[in-house]
Amino acid sequence: MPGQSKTAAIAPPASEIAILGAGAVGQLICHQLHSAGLAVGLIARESFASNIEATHWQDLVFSPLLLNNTNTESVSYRVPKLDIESKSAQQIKLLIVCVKAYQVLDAISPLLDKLSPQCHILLLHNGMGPHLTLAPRLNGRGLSLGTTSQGVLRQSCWQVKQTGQGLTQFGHFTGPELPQALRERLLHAIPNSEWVEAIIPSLWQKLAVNAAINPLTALHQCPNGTLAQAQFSKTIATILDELVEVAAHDGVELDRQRLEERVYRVIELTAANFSSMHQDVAHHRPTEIDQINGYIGDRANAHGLSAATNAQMVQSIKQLSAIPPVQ
Ligand code: KPL
Repeated sequence: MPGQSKTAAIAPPASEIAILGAGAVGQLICHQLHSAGLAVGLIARESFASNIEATHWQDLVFSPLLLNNTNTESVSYRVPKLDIESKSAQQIKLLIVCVKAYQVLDAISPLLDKLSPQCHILLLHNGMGPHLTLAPRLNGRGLSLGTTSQGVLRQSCWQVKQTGQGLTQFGHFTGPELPQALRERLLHAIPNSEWVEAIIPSLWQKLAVNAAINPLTALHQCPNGTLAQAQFSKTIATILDELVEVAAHDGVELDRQRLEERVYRVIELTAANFSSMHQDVAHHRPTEIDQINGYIGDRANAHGLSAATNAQMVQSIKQLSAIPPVQ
């Protein structure tokens, strides 16, 4: 809360829920859980550094969404920064992984033998794929998956601004299920969230949105709204045709028409926004292309299908990412 005094020297209480990855989504979820009164802590990159002096707490600033001109004052609050080497790591019952899709395995692997065998893992990222590699490495721990359409912008290192409301869905994937009480606390804390029976179809639907919007906005260096122009409709349609066919071979039946409507609804609702892949390419950061269009290509290969337009997206984004920045 604003005006709280510094308490860096005092060790924080044990956290029941930990968030791995303090990017925009990680900070947003952290804010939502913390303001619902849950014992949440952050595992940020610096937690691994040997010098963790005075880093027991982190001040986060959150700017809520502007709704009907209601009060939108930023709130500042303090959450524990978790030391994964300490005994308190054993108390974590739920680890919510909010790093980028391509970071998931490297980020979780060093933590696994520090967490209790009962700690449940929840992945929340764009794209698909890491769950398949991670599941057999969890030594019997439960794994759930999630997807969120909440809009959030990182304004500075520890400051995020919510830019859009949106549905958040979670569901069980493998191993023991997330205990009911914890599940209820999570759903209560995150606005417009639900637990679904089958999470994989929800992930495919979000994958479709990202597969259609992200690479095209990065390649054409445009905001999402530009994709409403007729020149993009054929490529978007082919990306979706391929995805629907591959998903069907993976046992997931998607409604092609509704999927396309959803893509164009997101294009309209986020018209002024720059997609995450556009921003990653613009800032010369790695992209999630392998876990978005690349995942469609991988699953197509596994079924002996062709997903040529998605493969083309992967190739074009990789070529674009390989261009060195102008000095
Ligand atoms: O999730 C997104 C992203 O940018 O990664 C969309 C939905 C495309 C919004 O920009």
